[in-house]
Amino acid sequence: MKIVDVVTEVFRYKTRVVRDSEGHSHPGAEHDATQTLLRLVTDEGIEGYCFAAPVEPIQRLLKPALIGQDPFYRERIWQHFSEWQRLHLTVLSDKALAAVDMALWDLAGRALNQPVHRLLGAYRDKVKAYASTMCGDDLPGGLDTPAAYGEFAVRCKERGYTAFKLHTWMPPIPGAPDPRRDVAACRAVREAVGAEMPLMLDPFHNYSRTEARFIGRELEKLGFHWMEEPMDEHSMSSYIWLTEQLDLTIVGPETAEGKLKTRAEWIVRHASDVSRGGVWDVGGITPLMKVAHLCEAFGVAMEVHGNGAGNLHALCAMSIPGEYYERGLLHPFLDYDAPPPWLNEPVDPMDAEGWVHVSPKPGLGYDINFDYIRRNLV
Ligand code: LLH
Ligand code: MG
Repeated sequence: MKIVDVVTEVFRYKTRVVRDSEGHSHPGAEHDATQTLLRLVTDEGIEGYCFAAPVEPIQRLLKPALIGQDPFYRERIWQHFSEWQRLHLTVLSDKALAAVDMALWDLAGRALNQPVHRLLGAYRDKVKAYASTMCGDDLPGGLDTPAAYGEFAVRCKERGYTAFKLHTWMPPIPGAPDPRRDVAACRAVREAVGAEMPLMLDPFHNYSRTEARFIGRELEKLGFHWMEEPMDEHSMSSYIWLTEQLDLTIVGPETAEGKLKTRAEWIVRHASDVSRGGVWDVGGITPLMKVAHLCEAFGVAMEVHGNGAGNLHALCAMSIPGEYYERGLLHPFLDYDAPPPWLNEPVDPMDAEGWVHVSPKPGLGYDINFDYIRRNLV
């Protein structure tokens, strides 16, 4: 089998999610946005798909290198592209690698009539989710006060979530960042949901060491399950310092570049208690499984960052690493359970007990509404 074309289809859809100047998402007025479907086309008529693919690096750099390749040589393709990044990281991002790698896994699954988690070596078919909120805002009735987080956590618990993670206020929201306000929101959530529910915090990502330690000590009193990324992850020394001082579980790195090699350094330097990575952070399913196995070798747990089919299939092929699927980002004004218009069903349906079920369909399990995409092509 050979790849004969690499197509990126950009299409329009309506959304009520807006991004602030720092890139955090919030609810807003309905407007047009674009989404991208990456299609890897083979000479045998089988295709592999991935959404949210960055068009420019794929068309300009990766397409010429993919044409003529056997799509089952995922490891060779990934290693080649990863080496290419050395002098080209600004134009060839881990997101571009991730999109191609996921489309290759999807293609293999469709060719072999198996879902990706079974190709990887399945461990389970469902994972517990935690509700992961959007960052705090100043929208009345939204996530604008500590009490609002408490009320939303109760709603999520009633929906079936068995764990809840706050993303609190970050610039440019007025008054942010504020460690005391973050702790107040965590306290309001603990009081609202009771003592048993596992709770996590992902606050402003550039607190100082002492601010992060203050928050961590307060979370210990509130019985929190973990805290992630309270400081710039490029400062591994700060995370070693913080992890030494707290009993609270520190999870990371999430956004630091360097894929599995950064995760390995954090493990041997004791910079966190639990490692972290998602398909979009480390460059696909292929490297994410390497991170999972690295963690397994050290007896370190690993939490998967972000939602989506790729992360869910990887989670269903990991054993001890990966306690939860991150379902979100959620907000009281938005309905996460409704599938986006380009899919006929959600990739991560959650039942009333809080289990997210992986699709048994071939590949990544996307049930794509191709008519919708065709009608809305840009
Ligand atoms: O800063 C944000 O908007 C969130 O932290 C976001 O990056 C989210 O993906 C995250 O960190 N989840 O754990
Ligand atoms: Mg995070």
